[in-house]
Amino acid sequence: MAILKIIVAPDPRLKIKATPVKEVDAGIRKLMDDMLETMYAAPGIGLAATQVGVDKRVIVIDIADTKNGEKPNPLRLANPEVIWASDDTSVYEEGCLSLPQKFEEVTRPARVKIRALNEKNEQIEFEADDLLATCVQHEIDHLDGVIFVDHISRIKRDIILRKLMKEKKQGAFDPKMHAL
Ligand code: K1U
Ligand code: ZN
Repeated sequence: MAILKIIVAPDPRLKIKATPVKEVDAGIRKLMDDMLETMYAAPGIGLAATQVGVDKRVIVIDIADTKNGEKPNPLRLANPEVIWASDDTSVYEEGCLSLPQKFEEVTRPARVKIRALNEKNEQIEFEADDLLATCVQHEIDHLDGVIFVDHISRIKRDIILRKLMKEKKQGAFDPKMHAL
């Protein structure tokens, strides 16, 4: 397995709409495992292939609270899509590994139904609520070239992206972890 470098915003590579996977084969499974290793090392609860510069519709998620005794529960998904979203919404203060140390409240559908391919190339469908619903929508957004600050006001977005540009120039990010 390998730890991949995470792209920091603003960066045109985070705006690409990713290409669907034809089949989940050994190469895609290796990508999923490398992404999980990268996500756990960061640490984070999700990661999209777009964030590591790979143009494929692949995400990984693990929202298990391992610090409080929960067992790891990694999700490996290719071509994830929202096939139903609730009318009711929830607000969560989101973070992003591509926007280090930046947090803002984002409103999204509270519950979603997802269709995807799993690591065995089987089509699966599941319903998500709470943090899983937030996280899976955040990761699918990445595959469409959308980051969480695209959901907030332009003023707040510009402030965050300008701060990140300044921090990149000042060398605030570890080049071992980040693709700058
Ligand atoms: O996509 C990403 O950049 C990962 C992101 C996922 C996410 C977090 C919060 C709401 C929606 C989506 C993160 O994992 S940011 C880091 C984080 O939330 C976290 C890190 C360590 C422990 C618990 C959470
Ligand atoms: Zn993110």
